[in-house]
Amino acid sequence: MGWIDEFDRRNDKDWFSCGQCEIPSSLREEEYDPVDCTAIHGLSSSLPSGLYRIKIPMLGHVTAVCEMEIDGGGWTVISEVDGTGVSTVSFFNVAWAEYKDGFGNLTSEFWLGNDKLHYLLSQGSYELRMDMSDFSNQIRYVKYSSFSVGNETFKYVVSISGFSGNVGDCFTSEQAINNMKFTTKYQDNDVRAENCVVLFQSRWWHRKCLCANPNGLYLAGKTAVYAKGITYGPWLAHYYSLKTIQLMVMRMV
Ligand SMILES: [Ca+2]
Repeated sequence: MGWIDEFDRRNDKDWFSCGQCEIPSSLREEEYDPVDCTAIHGLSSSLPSGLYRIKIPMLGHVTAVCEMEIDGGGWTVISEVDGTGVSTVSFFNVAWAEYKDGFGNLTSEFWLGNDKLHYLLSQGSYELRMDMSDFSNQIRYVKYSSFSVGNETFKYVVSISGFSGNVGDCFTSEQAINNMKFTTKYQDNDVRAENCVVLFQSRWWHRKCLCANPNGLYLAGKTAVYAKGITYGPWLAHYYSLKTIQLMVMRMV
């Protein structure tokens, strides 16, 4: 059982972190089960970002981080690195089983989990957005109009297309990850002879190997280490490890 499941259990009776805001009556009714943050945002566009309970196929109730401000709001956050959990959350020395179940702390840094991601995305047509910042607090984002992830039998194969954003594309151009399976240290599913995870320390959908390293080491800015940090090639290249990175999904249909 991952940390996120533990978090769910502890917060089962108090899952709605609304603070002082007005809770829509439909969300107070226990029988109502929003399928994602897009559904919650649809109830009231004034709901704040925070933790909400959603219900996804096969897995049941899951606590989700909802981003309700960026790009219109209604985003379900699937991964967050902001530097606050560096001492306790490791994205790199983590095995297939942890990536499957999810790990980390929803209020600081986490990976939602590949099973949750698969079943969440199976509910409709989703887009993906990735936001990044550096230590000068510059920000960039990329967005993909279509994003889905297969189940564990298919090694969480990713389908991604439809790039837009204010920095160059990594995931559908150079080293395109479309149709790639998830790779960890002992599950080498990339198409390079070596394992990209061993070479670049990042459990991810690798081709051979990378243009971006969202799950890389937290090396905090300029580094002499090539492409092992949280790098994004088309922006600050591979000797700069970003300050924050966040991936989130929104249901379109
Ligand atoms: Ca390989």
